[in-house]
Amino acid sequence: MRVFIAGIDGYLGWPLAVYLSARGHQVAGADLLLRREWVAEVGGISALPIASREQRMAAFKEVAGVELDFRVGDLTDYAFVKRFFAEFQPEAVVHLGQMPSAPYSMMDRAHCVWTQQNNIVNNLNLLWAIKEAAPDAHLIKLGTMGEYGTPAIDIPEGFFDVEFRGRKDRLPFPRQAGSWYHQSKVHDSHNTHFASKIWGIRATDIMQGVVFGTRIEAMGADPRLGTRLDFDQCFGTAINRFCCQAVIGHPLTLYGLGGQKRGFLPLADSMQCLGLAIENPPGAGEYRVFNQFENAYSISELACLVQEVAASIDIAVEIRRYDNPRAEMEEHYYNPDRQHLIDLGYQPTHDMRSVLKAMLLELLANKDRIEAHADVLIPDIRWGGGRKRSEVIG
Ligand code: USQ
Repeated sequence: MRVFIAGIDGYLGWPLAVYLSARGHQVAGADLLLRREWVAEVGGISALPIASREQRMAAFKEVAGVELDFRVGDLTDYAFVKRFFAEFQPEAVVHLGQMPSAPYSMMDRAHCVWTQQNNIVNNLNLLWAIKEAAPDAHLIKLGTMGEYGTPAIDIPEGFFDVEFRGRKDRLPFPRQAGSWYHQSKVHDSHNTHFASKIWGIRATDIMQGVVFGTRIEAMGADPRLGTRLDFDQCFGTAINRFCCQAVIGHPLTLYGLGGQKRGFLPLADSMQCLGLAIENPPGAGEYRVFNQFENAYSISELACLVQEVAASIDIAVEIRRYDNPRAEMEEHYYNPDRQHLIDLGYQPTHDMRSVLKAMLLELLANKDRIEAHADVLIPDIRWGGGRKRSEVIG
């Protein structure tokens, strides 16, 4: 299948190119290489060294034996996107090309507005380019479990049955996001659903949990095929940050009580799920929603898990509570469904402990890079506005 990856240079985009190519798909993609700039802007660096675009393309040719059509371009530039689609004629379009950080979007007005403009406009451009240049293509759009927020009831996969004043309907489940970034994803979901309805676009909206890990089998031993791993307060997620903190002897930074719950998924299984969605497209005009995660944990359970796995390789880890820079519930109910991918044949291949262990060992070999940028480990971006470094509270 011809698969276009928007955001092919990113944490997920690059491994997906490697994964799909190994499965025999023809891959092309675009990226403005902004992730590299954002991470530098907030003082961070990828904990694992990553290859340049040119090195990645050369490795792809040597390993997969094919020229990868990886263009540097802006997805908010419609002429660029439409031209690419007209030439490549994608059968599937995977949209991973967005600004993915909640704290980055909460920094100030400029970052909030830029995030929403970039994410909403580029998603609209992909929808229009499918309509005008590749109408049969299937859009696999990366949404997030965070779109649902934390309601006190179970979370279905996108839609639920409602009875109100004696009448019944099947309606989109409410979205109550917790950051300007997550809000941008809510708007994208609504726009994608609408485009599917009016133009007959086939779409899969993936509500993905937090992905962790660094390796997939198809990367083999070639370091140029590896992906990035961030640990700064914006682009490092709690789980990846905890692993980086563990290997340099920095206490794990638990915000507040750590009672927030999330669904987690190893990188290799995220690739498997995206592959299943691509290889099993919905019918024309169908908009379907997949909740994509494996295990749900609270952040404090997660910190204990990292501590336990680190102890198994003789790394002693301390957990500390910091005042929470975010506005979020200390504790909440969390019970999302995750049946659609299982129905398509999804089977977890990696258990969390073994992935954490492999990640810790890989990071240990790169601890100098983390130590040199340890300043970015303490958060200072406040949901209420302004900057103030969090302090230890327990
Ligand atoms: N947290 C800590 N300590 C840290 C970092 C975070 O306790 O050092 C807490 C946060 O307060 C929050 C939770 O951990 O309650 C998760 O934060 P996170 O930064 O790991 O993840 P989040 O902001 O939810 O966003 C991440 C990705 C985003 C994706 C989302 C999936 O950055 O792109 O959409 O995970 S989900 O969380 O399911 O919405």
